[in-house]
Amino acid sequence: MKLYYSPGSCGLASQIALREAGQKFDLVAVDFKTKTTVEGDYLKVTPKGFVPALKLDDGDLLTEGAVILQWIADKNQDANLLPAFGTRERYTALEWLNFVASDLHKSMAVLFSPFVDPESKAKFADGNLTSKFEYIDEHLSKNDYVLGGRFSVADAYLYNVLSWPGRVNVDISGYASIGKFMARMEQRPSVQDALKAEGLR
Ligand SMILES: N[C@@H](CCC(=O)N[C@@H](CS)C(=O)NCC(=O)O)C(=O)O
Repeated sequence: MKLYYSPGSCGLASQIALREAGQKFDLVAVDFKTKTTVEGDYLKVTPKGFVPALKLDDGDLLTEGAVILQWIADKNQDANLLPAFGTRERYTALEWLNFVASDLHKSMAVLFSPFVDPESKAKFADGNLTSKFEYIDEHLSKNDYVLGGRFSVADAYLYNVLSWPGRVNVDISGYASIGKFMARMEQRPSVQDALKAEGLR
């Protein structure tokens, strides 16, 4: 199995999940500017040109981070990375995965865009992101993890995206519960090993 990634980008969550599941995998770095890897043209791997992408041992390719996370959880049920099929808790986890993917991740992506000027980025962060950080901080003030007391792949994705604000000059240090969540996540060997593998520690 091969995980296509770029250091610090949204493939980190998939890597954390693979490590939590005890899966063996290789990492292949993608250069966003040239859309190449050591193997050659990344657009031949996926015409979307995005990471993460997970190449399975049979050659099949999975894309879309939130879906890759569900696949890892479902294929490694002993690792308990998502609640059981059909339970209400499962849908709470999926709500969070969708919220992180469609609202948080894609809003944060605006701040990395070369097509948006710095002033608009600052306004956007204030107007769009503040309420999301408040919502997450309030939730984490009552829950150690997204689902309460237990870790799930939703935490991996939330941690991944919440590690970005400092890189785009958005200060989230005032959100104490987010800060505690980030520190709690960084106690996990899967997170430490994933950060190390991406050259981030
Ligand atoms: N819909 C995709 C989006 C993934 C995505 O936005 N990936 C970014 C990195 S976080 C990317 O590959 N960007 C490539 C580029 O900007 O050239 C998903 O949820 O997995």
